Amino acid sequence: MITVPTQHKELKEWIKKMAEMCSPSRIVWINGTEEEKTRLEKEAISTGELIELNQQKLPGCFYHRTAENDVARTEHLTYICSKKQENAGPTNNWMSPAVAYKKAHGIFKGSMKGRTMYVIPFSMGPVGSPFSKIGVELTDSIYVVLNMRIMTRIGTEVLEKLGKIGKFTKCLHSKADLDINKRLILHFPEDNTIWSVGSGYGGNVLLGKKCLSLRIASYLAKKEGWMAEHMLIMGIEDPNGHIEYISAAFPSACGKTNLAMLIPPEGLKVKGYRIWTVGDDIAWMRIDTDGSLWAVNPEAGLFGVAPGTNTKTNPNAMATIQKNTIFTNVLLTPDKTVWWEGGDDPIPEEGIDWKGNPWKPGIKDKDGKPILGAHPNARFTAPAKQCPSISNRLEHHHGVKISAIVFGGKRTRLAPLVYQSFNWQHGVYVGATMASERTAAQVGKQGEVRRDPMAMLPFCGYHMGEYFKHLGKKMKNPPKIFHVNWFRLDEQGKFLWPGFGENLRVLEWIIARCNNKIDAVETAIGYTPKPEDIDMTGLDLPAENMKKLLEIKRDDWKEEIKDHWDFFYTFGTKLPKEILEEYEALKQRLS
Ligand code: OXD
Ligand code: MN
Repeated sequence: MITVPTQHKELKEWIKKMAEMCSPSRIVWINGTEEEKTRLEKEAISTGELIELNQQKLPGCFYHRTAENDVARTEHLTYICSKKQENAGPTNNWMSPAVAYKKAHGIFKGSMKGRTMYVIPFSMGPVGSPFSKIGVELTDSIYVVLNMRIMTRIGTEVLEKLGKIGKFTKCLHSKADLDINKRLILHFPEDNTIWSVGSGYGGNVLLGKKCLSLRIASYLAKKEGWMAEHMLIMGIEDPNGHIEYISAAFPSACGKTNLAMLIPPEGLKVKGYRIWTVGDDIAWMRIDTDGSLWAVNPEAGLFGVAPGTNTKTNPNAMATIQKNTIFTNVLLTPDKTVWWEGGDDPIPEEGIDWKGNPWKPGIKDKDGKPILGAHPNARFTAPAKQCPSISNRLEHHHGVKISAIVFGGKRTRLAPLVYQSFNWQHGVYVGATMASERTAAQVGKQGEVRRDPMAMLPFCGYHMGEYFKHLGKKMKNPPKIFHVNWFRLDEQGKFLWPGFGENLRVLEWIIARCNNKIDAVETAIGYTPKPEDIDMTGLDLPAENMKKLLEIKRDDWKEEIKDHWDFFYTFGTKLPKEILEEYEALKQRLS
């Protein structure tokens, strides 16, 4: 007899039904204690699901490998299952709820035979905050339990908060046979339900993250009058101790985590700036009684990309992951530490690669291509509170007041280093036309522009046309909206801007604009800085670079807006008229 630690009737009935379908041999309720954590770690080590890392060098750290075909979010197997297809919109895959439940039922049926079903009550946002949401994830993976423990707040405290009748998102996950042909990531916004089967990769299975906090939350946010955004949140403390908070949306792999944890560059250090990290991936925002936009980070951990992370690109992330971290798909060294391409440590003489094969530097596959030690999407999962720059506002239920929203993308020619939108409505247009170019690291045609409005393309749980309308809502004291581009190239293909910590120089301009402290140049696309208003102390950058970085080439922009038009065309009649107005106004300004 297991004791059921809740009197929530709906919850108990749902678990019973799901257990009947999945047939686990036992059900274990997760309480969130240290004792439970140690027990699960031991069990996962005994089955090989986790490898214990060198506890002298990496205390509390573990290693995990996913299946070879299960290393990233599978967008083509991710569906929004709203009753009406038009409510999923043209940018989502859609399946009718009836078909989706039936199809997935066939895969979930008996999938947990001989396995344990863990019940994880979790809270996105501090437990008990009026802005938090509760979910319950059922999973047959200890890896998921231990990751959810880092990424969210879990256990008895959450269950108590849920009480007998509290609302919760029903999250069901089974690894099943990790077969890509039987993998589905299904969202049922109208049922507040997520079903994920056939995967063990974080983005597909840590259901509090992308699935709940973005896809389901964006739907709830529209219904309830708030916003769920794919944005970092950071505070910039000036020398007087005043902190200004900004949020920023970039497409995946454009450096959100790095910006959120920025270290002021040498030249600006004398000014005494300090950066505070509130979140690196997700922001839940609402208009408060003061007419301003306030944001909380619903997560409690960081699920970051390891390759390329080092003490130059992100010293704070490196400090964060020295303990209590789960590493996934990196290279395992002989002394049970971890290594990845673009990290700090010299290449080890040998190791076991992310696929579990013996690895040596320089080894090639049968086609002569170098074999990587770590998968390019290898990850670390670490408690956010271990980050040296973490803000104490992470635990504050009210969150932080946002002064600026920053959009960005990788544009090698088009977008200037920074510009400010004319107003909120124009800013929504700037976000809606966000895009990134493919780089050599991605499959596909190089230079091809991919639209990713507000970096939400894979994460909006409903029709994106409706989403633009929702964001268009007016508020009394809206944040100012900006666009940045750290990736502009010169004629030789070299980056014009050094990026990383130096980006603070651009943030400084953004904050000065928010406080109406400086003028700007009015251009066809928005306000750009006067070159002398970007503080270049200690940065040795040729003057002509700044000119090139801020240049707006009308012909390129005229080409660009043709693409805006083609993109917007796909939204049909759901495209808000305000977006069309902004398109026409931009076209006019460019002519
Ligand atoms: C992420 C992503 O993992 O956006 O955060 O892909
Ligand atoms: Mn993300």
